[in-house]
Amino acid sequence: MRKTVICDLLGIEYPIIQGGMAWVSTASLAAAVSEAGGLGIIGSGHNDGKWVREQVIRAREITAKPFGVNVMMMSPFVEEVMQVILEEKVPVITTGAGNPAKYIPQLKEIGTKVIPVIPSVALAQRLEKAGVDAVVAEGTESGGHIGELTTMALVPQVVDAVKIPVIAAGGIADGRGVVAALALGAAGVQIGTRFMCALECEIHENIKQMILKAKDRDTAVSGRVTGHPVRSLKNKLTKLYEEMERNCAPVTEMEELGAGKLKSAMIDGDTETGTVACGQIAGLIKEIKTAEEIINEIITGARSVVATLEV
Ligand code: TUI
Repeated sequence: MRKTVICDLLGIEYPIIQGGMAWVSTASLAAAVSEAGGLGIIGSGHNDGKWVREQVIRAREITAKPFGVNVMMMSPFVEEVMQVILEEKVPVITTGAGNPAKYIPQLKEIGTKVIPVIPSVALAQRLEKAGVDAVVAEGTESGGHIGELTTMALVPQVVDAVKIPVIAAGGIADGRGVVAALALGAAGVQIGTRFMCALECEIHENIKQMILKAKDRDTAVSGRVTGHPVRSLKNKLTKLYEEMERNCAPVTEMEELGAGKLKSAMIDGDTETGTVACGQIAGLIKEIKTAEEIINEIITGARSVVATLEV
């Protein structure tokens, strides 16, 4: 597969970035993805600076290849996580759920590449002006905290609105998705859900099995009324949310209900009352494979799709 500007920017073989998923993307997964030629990302989520430093050190013990850290901008630990990134000279960061503009000058000073995840054209343009190196345009098909636009609609509009490289995310799990993203003008892809079923992913086995069993319509979006909609697999918790939304329950009550639920799913394996965050593409995932096998399969798949596209 031909290298894209993203490969040169990040020093990687394939233009595949692994989503920095909270409680999912630990050093084990990130290092395995980087070893296989993509860019692994440690998801800091709501964890503190100490946890992030430990994960960076662990990843460096497994791989000499570049990897990144995702900073969740709504976390109370953003400041100390950014400090660890600066001290450890992490080569790449992605950000989610907010605007990282105020940290860009410091990060650029040490050469860290900054790649925010954005759900709209306006935010992509604002962050381009602030000096980011690329953006991840993430469609609403994604898992976790999501925007409104689909990948199909968002990616080409962002591509036309900015000069920096655009990475497509949301609904991509195989070679077909990669080729589609490149056809929309993206220079690479960010893949999350597929890597949840990687052998090196340390989430609870219950969650991997739930994804393998998932069908096309098995995700739901909860919490639109709170302003922080989250996509996850349907279960008792999403039913409860639905009921609360129908009954116009107070927003604070809904926010309280969500607290800690991502961890109880991913770490404790609570498939019923935890938040099993994952994307709409879960229905496509049928097997647990190593990160290397997943990446090789995606690349081989993309090549065979391209071979059928000769016009
Ligand atoms: O961030 C994600 N996915 C996430 S974060 C997360 S943890 C969480 N838990 C409860 C509530 C909220 C988060 C679980 N999954 N993906 C990247 C992403 N970023 N999607 C959408 C956005 C986004 C939304 C608004 C980025 C920027 C933004 O800007 C608002 C502003 O400040 O202008």
